[in-house]
Amino acid sequence: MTDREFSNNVRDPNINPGLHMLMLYDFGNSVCCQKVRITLVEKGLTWEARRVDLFKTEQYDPEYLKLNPKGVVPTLVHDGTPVIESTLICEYIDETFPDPPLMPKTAAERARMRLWSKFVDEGLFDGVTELSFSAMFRERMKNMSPELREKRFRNVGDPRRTDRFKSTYEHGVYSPFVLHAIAAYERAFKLMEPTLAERGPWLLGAQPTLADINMMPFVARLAYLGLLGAWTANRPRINAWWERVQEWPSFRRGLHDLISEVEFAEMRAHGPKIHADVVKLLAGLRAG
Ligand SMILES: N[C@@H](CCC(=O)N[C@@H](CS)C(=O)NCC(=O)O)C(=O)O
Repeated sequence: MTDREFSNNVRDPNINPGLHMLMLYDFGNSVCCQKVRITLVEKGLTWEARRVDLFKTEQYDPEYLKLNPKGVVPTLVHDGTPVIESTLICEYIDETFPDPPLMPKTAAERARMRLWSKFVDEGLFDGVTELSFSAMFRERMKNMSPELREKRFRNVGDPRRTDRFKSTYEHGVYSPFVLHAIAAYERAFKLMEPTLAERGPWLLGAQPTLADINMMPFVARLAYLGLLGAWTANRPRINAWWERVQEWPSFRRGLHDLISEVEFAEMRAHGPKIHADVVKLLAGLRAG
């Protein structure tokens, strides 16, 4: 956990005005960390990264639990103060470092923006975990020692998550939680397509906001697993948004460029294995 992935210029006043010390506890291909990194990059901030290896259960290290009692990443520590929950961290960054603004000026528009963070926090986050797990991490867990696997299942203080993990580990794509995941994506995409038609090119209009940043890692993961088309075959605006996202420098630097070739290869190899089942389950859901 104390590994320093990179540490550069965090106290250079030209980079972090006001000598802010930012430390991000994160883990490579974690969607919640990706949201925060994109936000930091868009703000032109640099930070010190501390790696918390989830596969070595470093998130349960007592020292880390003092910062983040939920035992999850990310945690941002700003001048000694820990901030947890990626949605809250992104808003915190925007309020603390206002340029360029990533939240709209009016309360009504901010409420619209937060609708997208709610999609993420009330379905897509669990959803992306289930889909990634059933396609990919399940394979990895099969190769773990039984002791490490049990430790991984224990999941500090949240038996609900343990049940989800175990169900998906045992039943793969036929876990009921994977169906919940497919439904959560369908609900979000069903609103995203007309929203982009009405307001595009970004979710709230001309400029990207935290609404877009919130959605980016969740769409990216589906795309990298080769599953996005299952939902977007007839949703051209979401596909155009995804094309635009991939060209956006902060997405590239905060997400794409930090995924290793091994991780890309793993997603490419495992995602397609569940594609046919996902299509079938989604068709069943749409048919009611
Ligand atoms: N709602 C939290 C969720 C954080 C979360 O669950 N992060 C995952 C990685 S994306 C994690 O740390 N999992 C720990 C584990 O799998 O034990 C947030 O948005 O920050």
